[in-house]
Amino acid sequence: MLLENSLRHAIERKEFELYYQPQFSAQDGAICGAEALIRWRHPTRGLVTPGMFITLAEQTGLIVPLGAWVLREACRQGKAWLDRGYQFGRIAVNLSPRQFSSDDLLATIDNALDQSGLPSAMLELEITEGAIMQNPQEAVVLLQRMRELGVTISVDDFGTGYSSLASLKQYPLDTLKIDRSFVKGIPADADDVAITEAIVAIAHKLHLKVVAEGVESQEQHDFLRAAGCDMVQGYLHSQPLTASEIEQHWYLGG
Ligand code: G
Ligand code: G
Ligand code: MN
Ligand code: NA
Repeated sequence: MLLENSLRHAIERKEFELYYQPQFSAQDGAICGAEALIRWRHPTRGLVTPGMFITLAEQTGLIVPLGAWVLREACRQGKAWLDRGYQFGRIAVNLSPRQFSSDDLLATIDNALDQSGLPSAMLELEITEGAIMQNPQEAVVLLQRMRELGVTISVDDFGTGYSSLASLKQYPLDTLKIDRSFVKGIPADADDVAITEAIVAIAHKLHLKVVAEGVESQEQHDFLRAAGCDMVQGYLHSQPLTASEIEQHWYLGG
């Protein structure tokens, strides 16, 4: 209850902040995107990670205004980087299942793009298989509408849900993000290796790109690169960083 009340006021009190975790081309190492990850700078609890409050925000519906703030802020930051000449590819924003089923999602995305001036092709929206499977038929239409706005769509935590690989082709998707639970076992676990190779193969057949998330070791990276993964994201390459840290990173890295 206490947390719920302070969550309710945290937006107006400007206590949220976005961190950004860069994504790199597995083949040549170039930066090709950054995933926005919310953090709550709580006045007494310190930095609160989303694991502590996203579920509560989902349950209370606060995720809808909070998610709208994330979209606005990520688009604003993306446009500011673009104007300063940073080549960062796309900004990826997570959408929770509740946001995905909210009536004003399209208007919220459209407004965030409009207000910021960020080109829509530079915004990527991450949804989970679960959000799609809540209402598979409506999801097709909604994803098509999102695509018409010009944004790209990735499926987060891929492989952990119940969507069959075959059902994927009816959705207008751009990217699959292999869940880090599979990446974790690479290259020692034969099942994780097989699952990863299967995801890459089917994704490429369907003309989708593949991101491996949670890449923590050079062995994982080398395997994923050889397996044909397009992009990598994880602690090996970079933790989620504040906007100013990531600027420093780009400045140093060229
Ligand atoms: O950043 P961290 O690894 O602690 O994130 C934990 C979880 O919170 C992840 O599942 C991530 O997708 C989710 N998350 C982070 N930022 C956002 C956000 O802005 N919106 C939503 N809906 N989920 C987020
Ligand atoms: O569910 P989603 O993929 O959006 O979750 C992203 C979360 O994963 C972020 O909270 C981020 O902090 C975390 N994360 C990013 N890279 C790594 C990694 O290499 N290892 C682990 N364990 N977590 C990571
Ligand atoms: Mn994500
Ligand atoms: Na994920």
